[in-house]
Amino acid sequence: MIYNFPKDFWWGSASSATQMEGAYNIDGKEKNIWDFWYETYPHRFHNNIGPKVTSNFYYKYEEDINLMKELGHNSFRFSISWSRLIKKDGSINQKAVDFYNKVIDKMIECKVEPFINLYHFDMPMYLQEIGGWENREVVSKYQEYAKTCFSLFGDRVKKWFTHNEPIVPVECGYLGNYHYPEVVDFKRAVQVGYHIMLSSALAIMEYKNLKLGGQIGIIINLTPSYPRSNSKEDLEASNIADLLLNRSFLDTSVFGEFPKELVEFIKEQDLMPTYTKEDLEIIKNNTIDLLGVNYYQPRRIKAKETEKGEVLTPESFFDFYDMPNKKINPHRGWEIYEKGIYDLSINIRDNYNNIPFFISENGMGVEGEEKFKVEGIIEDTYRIEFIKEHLKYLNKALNEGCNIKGYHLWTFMDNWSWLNAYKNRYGFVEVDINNNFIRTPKRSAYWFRELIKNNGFN
Ligand code: BGP
Repeated sequence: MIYNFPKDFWWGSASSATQMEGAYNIDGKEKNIWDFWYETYPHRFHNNIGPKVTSNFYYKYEEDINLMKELGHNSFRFSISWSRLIKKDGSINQKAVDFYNKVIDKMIECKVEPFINLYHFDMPMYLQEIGGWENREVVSKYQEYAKTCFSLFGDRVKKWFTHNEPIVPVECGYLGNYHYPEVVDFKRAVQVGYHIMLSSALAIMEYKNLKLGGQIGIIINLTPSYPRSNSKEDLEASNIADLLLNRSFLDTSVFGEFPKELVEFIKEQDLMPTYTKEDLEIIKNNTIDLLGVNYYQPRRIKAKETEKGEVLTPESFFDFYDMPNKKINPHRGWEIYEKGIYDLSINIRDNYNNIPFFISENGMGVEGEEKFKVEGIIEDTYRIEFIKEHLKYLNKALNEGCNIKGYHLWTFMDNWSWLNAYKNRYGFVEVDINNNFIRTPKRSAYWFRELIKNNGFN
């Protein structure tokens, strides 16, 4: 069977500033929360490795973009580092403008379309010091920052995203103690989530006002929730997980309103954030043109069986279900469930006005990948298999009328991960961090090049 994709399908990959740029304190870059956290608590990071150098893209961007071209990619998503672009005193860092201009121009020259995301977990430290997303003033700072980016780069960049996985700073920073500022407080988390959502709408408003003719959207990690069984309790638990972790941002971004059920839940739990009617109008009037969907693994849920615990969190309302016999990526421990990509596509078709979307991240992290090296090349047949099986389901969804525009792998070249440093490698391209950051394409990179050339595969 041949799997063909529509003409002009976006093929490429994604990354983020903190995970690939390096040069963490060079040319006037301010600290972000990661730089600060690493400086203060290095033991929180895998093998004590922080985001100082990552993939060294700041110095190697020309080589990397040439390689994207050589490997046939037609698009690449990256993020702008807010703490590189805007100085603590609010002025624009010209060296950062020069850097991003060079990156964008090089990409356009190589026919790799730049997709730019404005926020990928990396709050400038000077804004975290005044409360980060908890503070309404930071929302206004983000709005200004977004407008600055559109004005500086919007003449050439036509795909913009306000946030990557907006639930993650909420979940990891204010509920789960995984990211700085290590707060565990549901009410504060709701305020953070609300402000992030508002900031997204404000950025969309600024973008539309400038009439630059491109598209703007948001990237959401739409991890579908699957209940353990059809019992009332399991279904209810799965519904709450979906409501809090998916629909909170998805429905609001697409329809301009927080789901009624979510608002009721938040009220019942006495977690309502501070908000204004004007904010809600802004959210209502500034919805997305385009959706990016990150999909790695399903979320399997069962009714709460363990103790609720003293501190209220989303997991007070459901438990994660460890399904027997699930297919596992043994190198990362995550479940592999290819059909999830089809299910989420059908959900967008049927329940979200068939809004245009693309897979903005999908990928397979592998620990100790060097062991698969044969004659200098990592033979990542497992990754080829992973991509293929997901693309088959994406193809099925396309054939059933889903409005899917592209597929980006996480990630182009091996990069630094928030909590796992370089442990799990995801790239099409190997980066030898011990040897001058030499880039070497893996087998999957060549396979993907063929796929792009044929716009499909057998
Ligand atoms: C996504 C993030 C990425 C990336 C990826 C892989 O959720 O958007 O930034 O890190 O996950 O996850 P990890 O690095 O934890 O293996």
